[in-house]
Amino acid sequence: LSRFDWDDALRLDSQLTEEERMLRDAARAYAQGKLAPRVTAAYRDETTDPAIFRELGEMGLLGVTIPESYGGLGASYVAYGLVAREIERVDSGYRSMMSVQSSLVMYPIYAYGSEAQRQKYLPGLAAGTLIGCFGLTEPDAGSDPAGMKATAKKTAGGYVLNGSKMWISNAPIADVFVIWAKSEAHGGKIRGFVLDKGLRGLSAPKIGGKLSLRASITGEIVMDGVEVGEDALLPGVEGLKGPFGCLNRARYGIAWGVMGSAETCFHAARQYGLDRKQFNKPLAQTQLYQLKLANMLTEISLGLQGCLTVGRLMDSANAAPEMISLIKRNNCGKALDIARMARDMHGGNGISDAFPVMRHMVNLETVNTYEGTHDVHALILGRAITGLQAFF
Ligand code: TGC
Ligand code: FAD
Repeated sequence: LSRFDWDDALRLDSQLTEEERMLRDAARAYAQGKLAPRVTAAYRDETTDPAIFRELGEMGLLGVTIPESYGGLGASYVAYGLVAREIERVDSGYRSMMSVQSSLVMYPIYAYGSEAQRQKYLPGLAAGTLIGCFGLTEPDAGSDPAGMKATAKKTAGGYVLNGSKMWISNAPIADVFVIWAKSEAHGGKIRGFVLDKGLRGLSAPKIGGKLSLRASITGEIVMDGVEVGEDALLPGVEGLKGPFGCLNRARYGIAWGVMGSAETCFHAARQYGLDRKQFNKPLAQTQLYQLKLANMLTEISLGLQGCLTVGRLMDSANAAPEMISLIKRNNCGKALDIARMARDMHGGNGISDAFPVMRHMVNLETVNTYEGTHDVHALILGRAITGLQAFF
């Protein structure tokens, strides 16, 4: 038997290809070298630096799974997950910026777009010179996106869009808006549209006062009679399976990402327990502290193996959406438990932004909610287990 490595308990590293390890290491070097030094101030001041998109683009970290001919890397879903994990080790908000751009903007344009739309948008989005956002949620339609009110009405040369979207990552700084609306011309079915910043009637005010994900800007999208040409319609999909096809990819990336966040909290708690003495011995030498560390390591190790399994199934076109619900739900819930535990293990210092744990903890409240809440994913699994849908 070989030696145990607490930092890679089930030898994830040995299960990766050389290419996956290289991309992981490049993402880690960028995230630790360039993102980590600025996250505390960004979080405290609630500022989002748009230059991060260009930096991610230069590193090849946007649209990792999109073919190289459109500016992507043409890499595996496992590689994409590893990138999400490295970025989210620093902050869930930075991973959010990356995954919206990659899975929710580049993916639908690649998968459902015309060749002209692909050529127009994908290279700029891959380079980070264009910033994208994804508008599905509305003030009165969150877990139930089928209840959306946004409409697209046919005009002589295209469509006119009306409605509002809520809680949209990147929206206030976005150049490209992927919007989902009910189209009268298509029997009221949900269709995707790609809108450019600056269109008359299109605005994206920032949502202020967020106590979570403060390094990632969030906004509304208001569409007040926005006129677009026929070329704004994503021709390749109709119905909710359009946005859900994108969400499958983003939710999968989140399952990896939150393990990065949990690892940061675990590492911080371990180090804190080794450094801090009470009752004349390190906290880490108490049974309770070790039990908590053992529980954290167990959940992280199993969570990562689940991600790798689903990633390999995605790469071989054998994954089902319910598998993604399973790992998104479990890993978000477990990461949130780990962050809360790590915050507690830091005592009073745990509430200070000199330590990363409380920032990760409050970020994970968002991540547990967006892209399908913890309970909505339980209902997706419940439907698959019983054959009975319990949403309504
Ligand atoms: P339902 O009847 O289940 O399905 C309607 C149609 O969609 C198809 N479908 C899927 N297709 C592909 N992948 C999936 N995962 C799919 N799930 C469903 C389905 O086959 C059907 O197709 P068709 O052809 O028969 O019409 O729809 P429902 O209305 O009953 O939905 C139920 C429910 C609760 C599962 C669903 O609405 C849901 O998942 N709600 C959660 C909403 C959500 O996740 N919103 C995310 C917004 S975006 C976001 O949060 C980005 S944050 C990103 C960041 O900052 O990182
Ligand atoms: P609701 O749907 O109102 O849910 C409230 C509570 O009720 C939850 O606990 C939920 O689990 C529960 N619930 C709902 N339905 C049921 C049911 N049938 N049975 C039992 N319990 C139920 N959306 C986008 O489109 N694009 C984005 O880029 C985006 N970014 C976001 C960024 C942030 C910071 C946040 C906070 C959200 C973002 N969202 C985005 C929106 C996000 O996807 C929604 O907030 C999420 O889907 C939940 O919807 P809701 O907030 O309306 O909550």
